[in-house]
Amino acid sequence: MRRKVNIPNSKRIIGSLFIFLGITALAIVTPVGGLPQGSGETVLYQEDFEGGTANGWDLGGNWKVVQDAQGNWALHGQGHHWAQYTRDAWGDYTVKLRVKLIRGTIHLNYRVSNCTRYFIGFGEQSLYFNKTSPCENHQELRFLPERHSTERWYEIKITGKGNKIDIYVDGLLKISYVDPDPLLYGTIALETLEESEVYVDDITVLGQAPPTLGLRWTKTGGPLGGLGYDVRMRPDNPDMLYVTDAWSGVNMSEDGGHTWFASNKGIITRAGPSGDAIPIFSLTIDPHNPDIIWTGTQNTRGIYKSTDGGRKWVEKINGIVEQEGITFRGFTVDPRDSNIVYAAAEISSFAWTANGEERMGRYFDLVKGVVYKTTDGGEHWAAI
Ligand SMILES: [Ca+2]
Repeated sequence: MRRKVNIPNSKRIIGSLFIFLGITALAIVTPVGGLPQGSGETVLYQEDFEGGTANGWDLGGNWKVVQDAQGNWALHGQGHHWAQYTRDAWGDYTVKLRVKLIRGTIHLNYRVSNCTRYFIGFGEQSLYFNKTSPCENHQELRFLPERHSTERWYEIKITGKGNKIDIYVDGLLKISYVDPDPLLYGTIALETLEESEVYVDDITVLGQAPPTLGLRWTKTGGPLGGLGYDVRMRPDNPDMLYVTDAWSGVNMSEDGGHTWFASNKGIITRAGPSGDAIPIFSLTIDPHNPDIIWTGTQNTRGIYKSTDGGRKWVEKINGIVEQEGITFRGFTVDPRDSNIVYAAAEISSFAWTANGEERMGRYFDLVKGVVYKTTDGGEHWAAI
C-alpha cells in the first residue's frame, strides 16, 4: 500500500519556517588549524560599481548602474522603485554609503526581511527614521527638518547593535534610537520616492565575520534537496547517525558521517508533486534502548517505529485522527518506560478551518498544536 499525499500549493510548505534551511547536505565538522578570528569588525560586503554591474542586487524599476560625467560608476534610481541586495543578510552590522540627491528623497532600508524593515528617509528637506512592522504598518520613529543639498555627495552610516540604531551623516550622529521591539536581522535596500532621483555609491557593510571556532564543514553526501530537520547520534555508538529529510526520508551513517545511505524500509508514506517523496520530518532515539527509534512525517499522518536501530520501520498510526496537514515535530519517551511516548505535532490551517481555507499568522501558516500519547509502545495513540 502506498499512501499518496498531494500538497495543493506551495503556501502549505512555506507554513514551515524550516523551508529556509534550503538544500539538505550531510556534512561532518572537522578541526582546522589555527585559532578563531579576532573580534574586530570585518568587511562583509563592499561595492563601488566600477565593474559596471551590481552583482547580488535585485534592481527594480529603472534602477541601474550608470557612469556619471566624471566617469564614476554608481547606482542610479528615479521614481518610486526599489533596489535590494539579496545575496546576504546580517544581524548587527554597519552600512556605509555615499548618496547624491538630484531631487526628492531616498529611503535607505536597513535590516530588511520579508516585508519588515527600518528605513531612513534622506531628502532635500528632511532626515527621518521609520519602521515597517508588522507588514504594511509604517511607524514614524524620528523626524529632523534637515536640509540637504542636491548635486553633492553625502556620507551616510547606519549602525545597529541589538536594539540600538545610530544614523550618521558626514560623520555626525544625527539619530540614535533604542527600539523596545527591534527588528534584528535583514539586508539592505534602496528606495527612491516619486519625483525623486538619486545616485548611490561606495557601499560597505561591516560586522563580525561568522564564527569559525577553528572548525570546518566538509560535505559528505546526502540528498540533493529537501527539508532537513533532525540530526541524531546513537548514545552508545557515536559513529551511528541519523538525519531526517523531507523528502528523502531517513538518512543513516555508520561511520561517523563519512558515508550515508537512505534507510526507509517499511516507510510507506509518500508526498510531493511526483508522489515519490518520503516526507520524514522528526526522529528520536529511545534513551532506554537505542534500537528503538521513533520517526514522524511532515504535512501528513505518519508515525513509524523501528526496533532494530533504524533498519526497518513499522507504521504506528492507530488513533491519529488527522489525515493531512499534520506535521510531527518531535517525540519524547517517558524517562521511566519505553512504552509511554508523546508525539508533538502541528496542524496546518487548511486542515482545521471551515472549507479548508488557509489562514496566515504573522508570517506563516497559522497552525494549531496537538500532543498524542501512547502507553503501549505505539499500538494506540490518543490526543491529550
Ligand atoms: Ca563608484
